[in-house]
Amino acid sequence: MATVAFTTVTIPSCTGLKAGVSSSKASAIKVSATPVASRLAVKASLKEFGVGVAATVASAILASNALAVEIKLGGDDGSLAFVPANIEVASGEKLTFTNNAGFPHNVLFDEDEVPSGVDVSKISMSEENLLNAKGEVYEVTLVEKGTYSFYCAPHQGAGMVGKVTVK
Ligand SMILES: [Cu+2]
Repeated sequence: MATVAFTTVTIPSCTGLKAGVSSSKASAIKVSATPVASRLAVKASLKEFGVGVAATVASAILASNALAVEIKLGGDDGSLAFVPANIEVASGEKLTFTNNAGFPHNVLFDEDEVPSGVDVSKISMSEENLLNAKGEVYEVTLVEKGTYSFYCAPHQGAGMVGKVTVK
């Protein structure tokens, strides 16, 4: 009885010990794994946060660009041109034409090259109105989607023309 009891007690206790060791190892791994995992999770969330911040900054830059696109009237080299001459904007984005060099300039939209239904007199300067001093601005916001051609009346013949696509 006692022997049987000893044997039956020993084997399971051995197995129990092994099981206990391996389970304590397993639990030790689990214990150390948990903080690592949570640290990784924190790192990951920080990374995501960092990406989120970067994305926010990028969209803020885009948004500030979106608020006003500046076009120089006359290149820095004195060229009679809109700089840039080809612009792409979002609907409702403001265009700021800034008198830069080679003035006087103005900004007139071509009635034959604007989206249908757009009244060019509402988006153009008057033909007699000229920007005569550096830094003077003409601002216009286009809403209707499509392609608009514009020109400077005094310098149209010299090639001072431009195009804006509203998307
Ligand atoms: Cu001009």
